[in-house]
Amino acid sequence: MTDDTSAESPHREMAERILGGDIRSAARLMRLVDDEASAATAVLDELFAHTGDAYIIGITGNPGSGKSTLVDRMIEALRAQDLTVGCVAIDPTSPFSGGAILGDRVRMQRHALDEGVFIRSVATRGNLGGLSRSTPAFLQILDAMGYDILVVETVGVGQAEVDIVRLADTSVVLTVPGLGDDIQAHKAGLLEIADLFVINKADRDGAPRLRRELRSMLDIAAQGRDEDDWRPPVLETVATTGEGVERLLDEVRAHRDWLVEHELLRLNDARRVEHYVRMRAAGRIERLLDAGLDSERWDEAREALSARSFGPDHGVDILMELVREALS
Ligand SMILES: Nc1nc2c(ncn2[C@@H]2O[C@H](COP(=O)(O)OP(=O)(O)OP(=O)(O)O)[C@@H](O)[C@H]2O)c(=O)[nH]1
Ligand SMILES: [Mg+2]
Repeated sequence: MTDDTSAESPHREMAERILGGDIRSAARLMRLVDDEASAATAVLDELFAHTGDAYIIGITGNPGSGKSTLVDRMIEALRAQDLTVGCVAIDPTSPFSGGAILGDRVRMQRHALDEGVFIRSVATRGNLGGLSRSTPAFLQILDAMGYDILVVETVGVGQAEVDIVRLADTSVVLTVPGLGDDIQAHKAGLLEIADLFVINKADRDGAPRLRRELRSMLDIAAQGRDEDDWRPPVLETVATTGEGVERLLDEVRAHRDWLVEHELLRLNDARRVEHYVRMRAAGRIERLLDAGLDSERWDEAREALSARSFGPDHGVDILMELVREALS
């Protein structure tokens, strides 16, 4: 038994099983990612060469706007086209009001026995930093498993979540009628990231008005842009009945065709990979900083700082010096 292979093979074995579509191994790796276990990165690196093929759809919108219900319908329609679907549903609600996760499970339960569907809910307990770390890894795992379409569901509130949606190939922004004026600013911010607007709960009053509002905001935003630019369509759905879902998927396909035509699909992938590397680099730097703060030299610096013997910027210099030493 040589040390080298025995150290590597558990990672490789796990990777092989995941590449073979083993759902239990994938779920185990996701737990390792959640725990930020170092074993996870070794397996993820094994998987990396097998990623880059899935098409990623991001869905964002206010809490309760019907994202999960819509995703469930999308899964149903995609499966009817013989496409396999991996889904990551991010739920940033606190553990005290954790009904939504259960809701997701119940809603999407009917796909649980379908081998062509993998659904993973992520409870973040408000920890969006953690969320932005694990979601790209989850997407890579599902991508390596060979799912054709990946769907990320996230409440459009924080920057970390917006980033995730921005990293999708097609970003869908959900709105619903009757939320009042306070969402105007919110909508303006979402204009930037939306490739498709969906007015869900179109069975409610106010859908035509919201549609007109969004259209005019989009028209203003489109002024001065290229003829050739993608113009986000505004669609209406009733997720509870599935109305409008086929049309939504048609528009996702149209957007995909546009990306292909403009050679942007590769660029999206390159940006995702870069984002992923940056995130891992940030993790590594944080660990270096923590190690620096855990040193004897820093014990002295901490005392000196607390006595106001020098300023915080000099403290930074010392910490950087410790990081440099650790790197050399
Ligand atoms: N009337 C109507 N109700 C809907 C529609 N779509 C979803 N709902 C209902 O809206 C509620 C919230 O739906 P979810 O799919 O859980 O919404 P969500 O955006 O995933 O919610 P969070 O993940 O908690 O932010 C549920 O009771 C759905 O049945 C729709 O098109 N019309
Ligand atoms: Mg949901």
